[in-house]
Amino acid sequence: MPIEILQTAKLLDSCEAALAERYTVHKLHLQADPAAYLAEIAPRIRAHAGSGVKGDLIAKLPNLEIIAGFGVGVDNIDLAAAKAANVRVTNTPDVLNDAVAELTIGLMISLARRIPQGDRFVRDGKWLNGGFGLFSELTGKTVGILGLGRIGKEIATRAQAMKMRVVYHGRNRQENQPYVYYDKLVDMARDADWLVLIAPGGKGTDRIVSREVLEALGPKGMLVNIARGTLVDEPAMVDLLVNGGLCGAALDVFEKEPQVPEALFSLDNVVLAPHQGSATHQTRDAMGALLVANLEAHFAGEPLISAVV
Ligand code: 8YV
Repeated sequence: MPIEILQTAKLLDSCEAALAERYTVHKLHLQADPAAYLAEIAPRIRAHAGSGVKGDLIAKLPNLEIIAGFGVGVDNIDLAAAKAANVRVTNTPDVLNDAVAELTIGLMISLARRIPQGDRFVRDGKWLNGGFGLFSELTGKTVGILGLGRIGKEIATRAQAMKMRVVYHGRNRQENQPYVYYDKLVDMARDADWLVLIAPGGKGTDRIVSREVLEALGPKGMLVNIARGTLVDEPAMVDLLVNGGLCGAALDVFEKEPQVPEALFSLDNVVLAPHQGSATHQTRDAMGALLVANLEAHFAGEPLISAVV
């Protein structure tokens, strides 16, 4: 009997090909009448491939055994519902650490030196009328990292290569880390030149970067969000960027992607990216391979490679 699995959104081509080789894949998002289709196949579905799984979908799949997420973040999978229904959940950690850390440093340099703005300046022919201006650099600055996890540590290593001083905040001090720990985010924000967000999304971190934290970072402070838009009080952030309460921001993630607050579009002290932290061929292929490997391990009765639940 072939193993039947469910997909509810498009996945990477290489990942879809690997799934199709191994399983009977039902693609709900391609059906004319998804509800009717689901009602018919639901009892046969043993796995869901991909993230974005709500509790009501889990409730409709009586024989679901595993949700194999695509991405390290699991904030868009209802973990409580999965646990209650005895459904395992996996994610794709580690394989994306380098790509996300690279983009973080890239965004920081882009913001400090206004690289995208400089590119536009040249293309628009404005250089012919005078120089572009002077901006800031990373060297010698303090970067406060919110979330010194697997990706946070890769960012820290690279920030040191930029001759920055690294400090961090998280739920706990990590004994074996060489960086100064702040037990209050607002204190770290006050002392840092740069605040880099790389903590998980979800209820525990919702708007953890409040107006108070942003004001502590202050008019000379730079914010970098490479984690989740939900971490930040976005309206407060926009307000402070517009009014000079923050020096600048480099943002790869937003509260309601792909919607981006329009007020940011006209600001020169902002660098924007379309949630592309892990978006390289190398990394996305590795994420897809890990998703498939987790499913294979599960159906072979072996320990999961990266289990969340
Ligand atoms: C996305 C990410 O998963 O891993 C994460 O948590 O945010 C990204 O890698 C990716 O955009 C998948 O669509």
